[in-house]
Amino acid sequence: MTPVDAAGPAGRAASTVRGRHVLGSPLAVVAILVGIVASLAVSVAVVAGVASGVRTATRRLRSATPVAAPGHATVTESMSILTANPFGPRYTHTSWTVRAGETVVVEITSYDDGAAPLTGPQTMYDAVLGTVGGTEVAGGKAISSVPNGDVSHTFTVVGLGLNLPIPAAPTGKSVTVVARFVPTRTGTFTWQCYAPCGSGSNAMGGPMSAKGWMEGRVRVLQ
Ligand SMILES: [Cu+2]
Repeated sequence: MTPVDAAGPAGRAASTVRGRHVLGSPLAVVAILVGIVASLAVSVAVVAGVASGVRTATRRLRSATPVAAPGHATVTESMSILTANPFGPRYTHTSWTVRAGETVVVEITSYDDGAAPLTGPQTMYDAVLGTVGGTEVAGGKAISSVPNGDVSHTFTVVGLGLNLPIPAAPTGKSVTVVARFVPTRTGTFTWQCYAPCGSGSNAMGGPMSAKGWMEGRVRVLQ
């Protein structure tokens, strides 16, 4: 009896242990499965979180582009030269503000198909000056000057050394001039058109003397 009794509790214990073990095995598997599912869920959440973070960062970058730090941004200033008024041509968007060190894309679309050749010392403004690469793209072609007889207007900022001659548009059409420049000085600079595109005997009346038609301001901030 004694050996049996002695073996009894031991056997029960063993059986219990085995039972626990047998019983514990599916629990362990379930626990492992739950663990795997949980860690997968965490991984998915982390990946989704990272992706969402990337998207947010990209959105921030895109929305920040127009006002990004100097030296890294590219901004576009679009102007038009309209002729749809009885008094002659005029520029739109005549005052703009940029930052020193950023690349400014100046895009000027002229609807003026009449030429106003430069005269006297202003004849030098038939050349493109102060742009990236020393050129402008006019009607899709990169050029470094406009034949003086074809000049219709200029966009000239003496204080920034920038000059864009605007050729006359094809009859009844428009021409777009695009150039890039990087302002390096801060301050408020006057730009003006040097082509005698106004009225009167010296062609300096009308649009040329109307404030804000053929002249304006470029503010360059730090
Ligand atoms: Cu003009």
